[in-house]
Amino acid sequence: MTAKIGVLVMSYGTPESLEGVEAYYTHIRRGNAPSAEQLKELKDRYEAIVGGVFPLRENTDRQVEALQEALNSGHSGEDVQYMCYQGLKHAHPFIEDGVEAMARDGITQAVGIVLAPHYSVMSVGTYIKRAREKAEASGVNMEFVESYHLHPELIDVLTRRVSAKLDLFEETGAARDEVRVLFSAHSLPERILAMGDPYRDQLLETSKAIAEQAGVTSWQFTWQSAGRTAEPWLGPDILDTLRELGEAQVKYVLSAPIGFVSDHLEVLYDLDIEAQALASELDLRLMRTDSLNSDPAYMSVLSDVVRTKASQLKVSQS
Ligand code: FEC
Repeated sequence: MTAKIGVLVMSYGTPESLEGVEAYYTHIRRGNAPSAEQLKELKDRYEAIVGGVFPLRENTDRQVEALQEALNSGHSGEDVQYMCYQGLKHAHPFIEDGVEAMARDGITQAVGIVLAPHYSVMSVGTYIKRAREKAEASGVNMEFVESYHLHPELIDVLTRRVSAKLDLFEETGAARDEVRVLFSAHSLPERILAMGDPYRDQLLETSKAIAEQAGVTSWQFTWQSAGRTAEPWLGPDILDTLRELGEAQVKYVLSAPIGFVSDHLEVLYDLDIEAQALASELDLRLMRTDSLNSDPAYMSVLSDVVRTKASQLKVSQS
């Protein structure tokens, strides 16, 4: 008898087409439609990125598929079949659709995980809240992975990403200790700090662990991609940090966006286009670490934390 465990794999979501950008943006803005100017500006950013207009969709599809494969292979002694469902925050299939699909397939026990390693009540917390509410209404018992920012295999794979680019700097004439490593993540409104939110500390812990393992002494953490709202967001922003580094005569910079796991707009536009353009203006040489996407090492991190959570479920054999 094999027990079935559902895995709700949650990710940010991206539009399916340029026509879908308005509805997507309106969803992000909690039902408030963007102005024509804001909409045009976002569409222009999507059109500018390399690797397809909406690469996040394909990347998330691959991650979900690869995770299901990783979960169902190579663990003898476990009489469990894992079934992965996608649940997106701002696009179809929404988080609620994923839970509904599980319930329709007769799944009563499930684990939820977000494709983002660091917890904030304003990021992972909102995914979990929506999934939990739908699961309760649908009769699915769910446990959630909240964060995995110090998982040893995650630190290993991110350290390898940083070292690979430091090697490349070295091959092209820069000494490793001349390169400033800039770890970054999506900014959030400053008010999360007053709420005792763990987001910033978790990001600093990941950065420190990678720097130690990679033997990097010249590093700092900076924010990126802050929202365009009136309230203050966590800073400094990467663009200001680059300006400061330019003034301090730093010549080589490695960007390591550890808060993201996929190639998408915030990496391919905000870093590869916007930050890169500023770096050239400032005469800085800027490289970026490769995204994890569906790297088997990342799939191994996810499957390990999902299995650990699944062991807390009361799974009946069917
Ligand atoms: O490639 C793509 O299509 C999607 C790229 C994308 C990712 C992403 C991740 C995070 N966000 C987080 C927080 C916020 C908050 C607001 C906000 C706004 C946007 C907008 C776009 C967008 N985000 Fe995003 N985010 C991505 C894309 N994000 C587009 C709207 C235009 C703009 O501001 O640029 C502000 C909402 C508001 O107006 O109130 C807050 C966080 C993450 C990382 C964790 C996660 O993946 O969930 C946190 C990818």
